[in-house]
Amino acid sequence: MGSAAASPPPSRKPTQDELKRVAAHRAVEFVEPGMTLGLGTGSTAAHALDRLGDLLRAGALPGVAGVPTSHKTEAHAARVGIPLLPLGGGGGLEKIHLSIDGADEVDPDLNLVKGRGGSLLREKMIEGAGDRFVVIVDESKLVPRLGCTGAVPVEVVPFGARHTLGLIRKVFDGLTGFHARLRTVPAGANGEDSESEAPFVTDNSNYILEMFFVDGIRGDLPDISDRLLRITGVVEHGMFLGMATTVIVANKDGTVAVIN
Ligand code: ABF
Repeated sequence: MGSAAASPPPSRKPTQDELKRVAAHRAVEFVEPGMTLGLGTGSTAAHALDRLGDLLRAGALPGVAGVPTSHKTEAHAARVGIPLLPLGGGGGLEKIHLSIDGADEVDPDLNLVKGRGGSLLREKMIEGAGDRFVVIVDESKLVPRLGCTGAVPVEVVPFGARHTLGLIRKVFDGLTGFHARLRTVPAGANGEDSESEAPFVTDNSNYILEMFFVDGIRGDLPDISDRLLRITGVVEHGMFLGMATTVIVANKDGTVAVIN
């Protein structure tokens, strides 16, 4: 199970997608026969799904099954032949040995921003429930502070979402440059017959609020996490603090760092 097949020709710099694939293939080397896996969402995790599918079809990973973190991943895993465990009807998450997923940002303490793809709730449930959580990124995802490169998402119940947005703004009252908004999608993207933008709807039928910080979050992350989670209407946020057990970083110079 090497990652040689994933390497670009030595004559040119790897593309970002090639780096994602390198990190993903390296993570799949941790998978052993019989494991139950948390299957991540996003373009990096998609490479891991493809690799797992190849190995399963080759008979190299008997007994491996997965728990998908999104509907999209569920469809992808089914397509490449990864057996899936049913979680509907209250099925348990207690037997996950290893989860593999991408991230939007990784800070020096291996805290993460995740969920810009909209799947943060199931990702946090599944990846938090397993024995090991391997994060796969290209080096562009490494940041000095969370919130440096874009939105920190918060999943909220649709009822009163604008009110919840106001309560989130209050948590950061007076913080220079902070702003927050409801994530929307272009007209028709949810399949509805509308001419105006509509709220983005998660797999759990919730909305996403997006928080933006100038130069990232400088405060006490666990405290900020607690304050957000205490807001009635907030379901979960996209800061994954202390959850990653391993981060695999594919660098542009061709090296791969495995950080534990
Ligand atoms: C998921 O995919 C998310 O938590 C994160 O938002 C995103 C990373 O995207 P990509 O791998 O496409 O860069 O893991």
